[in-house]
Amino acid sequence: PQTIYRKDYAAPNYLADTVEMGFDLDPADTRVATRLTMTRNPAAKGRELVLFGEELELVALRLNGKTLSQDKGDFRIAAGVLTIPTAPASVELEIETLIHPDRNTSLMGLYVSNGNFFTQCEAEGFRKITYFPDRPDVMARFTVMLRADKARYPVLLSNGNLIEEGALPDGRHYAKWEDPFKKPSYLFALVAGQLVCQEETVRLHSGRDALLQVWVEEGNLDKTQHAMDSLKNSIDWDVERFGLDLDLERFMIVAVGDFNMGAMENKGLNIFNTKFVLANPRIATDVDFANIEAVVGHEYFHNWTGNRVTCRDWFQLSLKEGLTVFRDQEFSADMIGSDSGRAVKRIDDVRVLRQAQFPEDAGPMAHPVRPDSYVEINNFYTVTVYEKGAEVVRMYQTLLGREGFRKGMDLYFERHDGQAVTCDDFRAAMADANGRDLSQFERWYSQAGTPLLQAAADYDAKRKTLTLTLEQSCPATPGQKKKQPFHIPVAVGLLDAQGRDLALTLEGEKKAGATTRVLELTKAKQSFRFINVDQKPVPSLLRGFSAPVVLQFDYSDAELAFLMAHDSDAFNRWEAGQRLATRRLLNLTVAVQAARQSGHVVAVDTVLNNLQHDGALADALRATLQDESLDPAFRELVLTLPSETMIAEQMEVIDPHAIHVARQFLRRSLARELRDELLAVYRSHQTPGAYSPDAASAGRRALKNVALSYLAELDDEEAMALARQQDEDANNMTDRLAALSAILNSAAPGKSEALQRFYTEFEQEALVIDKWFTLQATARNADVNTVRTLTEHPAFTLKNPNRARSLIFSFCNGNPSAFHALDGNGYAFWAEQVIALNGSNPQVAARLARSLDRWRKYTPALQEKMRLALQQVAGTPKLSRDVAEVITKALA
Ligand code: BAL
Ligand code: ZN
Repeated sequence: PQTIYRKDYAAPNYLADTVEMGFDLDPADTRVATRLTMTRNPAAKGRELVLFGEELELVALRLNGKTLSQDKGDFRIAAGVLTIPTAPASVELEIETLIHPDRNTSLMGLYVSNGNFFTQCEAEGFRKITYFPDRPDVMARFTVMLRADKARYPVLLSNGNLIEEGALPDGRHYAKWEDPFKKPSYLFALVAGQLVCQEETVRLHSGRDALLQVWVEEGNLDKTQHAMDSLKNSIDWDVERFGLDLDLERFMIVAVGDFNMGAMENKGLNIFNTKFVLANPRIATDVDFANIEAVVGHEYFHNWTGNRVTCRDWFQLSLKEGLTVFRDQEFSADMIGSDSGRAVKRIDDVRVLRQAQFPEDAGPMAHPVRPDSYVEINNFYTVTVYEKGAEVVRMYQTLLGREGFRKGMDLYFERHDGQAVTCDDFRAAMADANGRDLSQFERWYSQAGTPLLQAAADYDAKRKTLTLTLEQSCPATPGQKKKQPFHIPVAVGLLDAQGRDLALTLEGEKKAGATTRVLELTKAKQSFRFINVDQKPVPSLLRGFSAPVVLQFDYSDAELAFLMAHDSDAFNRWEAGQRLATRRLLNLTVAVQAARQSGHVVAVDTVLNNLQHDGALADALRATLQDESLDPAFRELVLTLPSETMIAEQMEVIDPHAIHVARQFLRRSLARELRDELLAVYRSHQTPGAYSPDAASAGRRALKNVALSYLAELDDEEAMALARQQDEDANNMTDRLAALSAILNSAAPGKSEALQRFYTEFEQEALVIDKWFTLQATARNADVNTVRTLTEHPAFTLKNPNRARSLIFSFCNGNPSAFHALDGNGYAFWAEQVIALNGSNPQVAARLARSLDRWRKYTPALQEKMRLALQQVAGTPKLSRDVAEVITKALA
């Protein structure tokens, strides 16, 4: 397959003006008639008129009224590109295509889900509907006529405003939609079928009214209120924080059960995975409620950052995604409101970054936030483009301040509203609005890899100075051996012996400034001297995780415990605890390996029990558990040990089984040591009364349930009785799932009965059955056979992406010790599933293919088995471009 390079970008030869489309909707054969007006682009070098199309039957092609013939050489079609070699400066193109939505299992373009029609066009799905200049820098005004059988498809939706509807002969009807805004084809959408909606008219900041609708299948109207509330909050927030109002008369959200992504920001007609719309206490957890708020916000915020200002080309994807993730993160934080809530949200976001993006940045698919090349753009909807991209945007705010950032945003819209632009344009707006030189900052876009930041502190008691030396480096990544220094904002505080923040004065300054200072590291190595430091302080570095880097500083255990207890920066309080726990876990892992190697018959547990006991962690966790002044949500985060994946990333050679044994051992010994405190916290953090997903209540449940999960490690009757009681009494999915998980992961009897009861109760709720599969795939006693058996379950299907993710992905990515079984059966299973998905849904297949990204980091025995599985996939006939790219890069 061909590699596409950013350096080869060329402006389009023709620019579009208007698009009129007519759809005769039928699942087997849908006719699409398109009339497109275009004019030659004076800025372009080429003259050919280029359209893209995939899996289309071309019925007719007319240019300015004249039918074009391929046989006569009027146009040619090769490798998904239709080229008209000579065309006048101004053209009206009429294109008729025939497509087959019911055979479309890729879920890109127009497809059928549960009998209804949906589209997904980003990035390049529109070309599966008609031949078109399907690239984001070609924007046009769309008018869309939908025609379909009225009884079967009573609801007909597209972008913009409904301008006409009516009856047609033979029981058919039509609806005509007009989008007043120019848009690229990737933002096109249509929906048709049997759907119902919750709707509300709201008064916008501008004084205009807008109709808001949430469309779902019949029977789901009791699950739309939270999405509607989230949409209204999003509208208000964007006005308040960024002065951006809704520009449409109508804004629709539609939920669909078969969807590759989370949701899609089509202009005025957002299409959502049901997972990010449907919620009520019975079926959705606190995390689901929070995710729905975030995704509804995310898609809504795209209306400005993505739709009004879009990307010039797909290499610029982070221009809209990084920025919009940053915006949704800030929205969620502001919705919680409190400082501690903001910190909890920040910790959650950083956990995702470290768990998923850091490994990506260190693996074979590592790429810059703005990639230089791709084979299949769908493979670049990554945590790097999204989450690291959001960190890059956050760093502007850290460097420029909130006001400066807002000035940059204002200038960005002033300059670029209605345009398709680049990441450089965004950076220029930030720089120009603030009179700053941000040229070095460009490296965050162009260099892949997670920078390493090494810090050292030197206290001079005589001079009362503290010199902080910061040194940065960045590991090599594919295609990028040497890296230049980044522009890194390092937020720093210093704590005195009582744990109070010092007012900081840098050398050369006349008076003391704030207690947190943002140092700007721009060189490979730089020193910063603080003066008037009366006693040796403990540094609190990279506060709030001010840059997406790995920070190394030689803290003692005592200093970490001290920071855990006193740091005014909540992120770093949590971070200190994680460092302490990671240290302990790595030591235990090494001990497990040593015990195994010694070949002694003694159980590994005995060896670990005999290890010198390290009380610092348990003491610190006890203090946290008992500190009622701390937000329960924060305490839950502190109590949660770094995941097995996080520990794995810290090791030179990953030994998943040793990590698993070590982490389980630590959880059990902490549970033993903290049993009384855990029980007390469990009892005192019940949330009686009606369920509410607000952050405070969710935090109490989270803390209570993490206590339960520790207690369940003990397998004692009292703990299991609590779990069973909770399983019986729970009035919400959060508590229900936590109880079931505790039962499932304990040694207690009654697992299959509990699972069966749950299944029977929620059989009709697809999203809950997804949870039921996930619970089993990630259970401690699960192995590949468990999962294989579950693939035979009548409720399992690989065709539905949510279901595939709930079982297969959860096992391959979320149960490392079982997936990496020594016999290699996990990998064989993975290969089978990738190959099966490759045939039906390449995009989802390629996601699963990435589960072996880090194969070179494992023990030689596992590596060899992984290599064989990768080669098996590589040798599969008809491998999609999506999967081929991932596998080729993994094996390179
Ligand atoms: N644009 C694809 C889905 C999203 O990021 O909102
Ligand atoms: Zn997005």
